[in-house]
Amino acid sequence: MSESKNSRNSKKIKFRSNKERVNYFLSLFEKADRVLILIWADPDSLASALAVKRILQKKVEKITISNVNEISRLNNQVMVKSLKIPLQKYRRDLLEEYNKFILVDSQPLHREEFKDIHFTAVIDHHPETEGWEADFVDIRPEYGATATILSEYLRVLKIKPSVYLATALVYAIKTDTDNFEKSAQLQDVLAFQKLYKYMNKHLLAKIESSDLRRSELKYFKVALNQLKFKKKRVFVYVGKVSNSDVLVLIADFLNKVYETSWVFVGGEYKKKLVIIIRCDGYRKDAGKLATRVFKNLGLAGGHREKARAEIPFENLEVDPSRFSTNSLINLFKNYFKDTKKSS
Ligand SMILES: [Mn+2]
Repeated sequence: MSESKNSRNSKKIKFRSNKERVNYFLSLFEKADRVLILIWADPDSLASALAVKRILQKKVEKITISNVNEISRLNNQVMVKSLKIPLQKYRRDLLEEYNKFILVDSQPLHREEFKDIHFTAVIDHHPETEGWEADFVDIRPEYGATATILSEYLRVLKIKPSVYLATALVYAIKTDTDNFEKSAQLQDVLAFQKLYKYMNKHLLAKIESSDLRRSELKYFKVALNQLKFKKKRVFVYVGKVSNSDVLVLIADFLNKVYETSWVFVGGEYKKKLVIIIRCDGYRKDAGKLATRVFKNLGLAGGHREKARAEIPFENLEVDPSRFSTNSLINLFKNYFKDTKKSS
């Protein structure tokens, strides 16, 4: 697709500094280039793409950010809207309108859509994968967010981020590091600190607090009406939901109740039984529980405090319309009978 003069695998190039690295990145682009940034849209990829767009804006003829996935999470929709992130939904024929391609917060083999594109640059923080090449590769798995890498590029280039860009980058770093509770490095903290003075905290609060649509409040009502306690375990099946994020919110809410040690929230989404599990993780392991109970029925897994299972209803031999909170309790009957001590 793109004819690069430089066919070396840039993984072999050693840069002595960020400045050298960023200058090399810039040297790969020319005034006449039409650049497409591809993303699997989430806060980190959106913010990183916006930063790349800012960096290359006046150096190329055209630069567009294209999201491969549909953006369904409300916080992400609010982020795009309130930070005015220009997006073009991905279509295969879009590739013909551009001559250079950049991938951020992902790698070419991560998604079917990226596989046969020759990328000029790949910038990411996921563990490095093999079997692909790009002219410029900057992968730092030790970083909490790709947004941190791009914040360093901005600093090297002495670009002062706009309020929107700074807010996007801060939100990305906070999201990917779980508010610095998970996998955050010194670099993430430094980037956050440097960006903080440029961002708007009210805009950030607006994005962060937009978890729920008014139309989804009814599921909370159902949950509070139907929940059942079994000792310190709370179970509730809320029926068909318009998106599975609302189940996570209900589970997180019930997990705040002092008298609960385990939370199980189920719902029907796209013909699947989605179960969100929460516990405090103290001598408990939600991820292990989920894999043990559901490994033969569908997708299941998670961490000590949080887990999720997605089971096609056809694997359960139950009609979704007859599934209830009691059916949910029954799914765990054997597990809790065998491990009485773990309650
Ligand atoms: Mn990321």
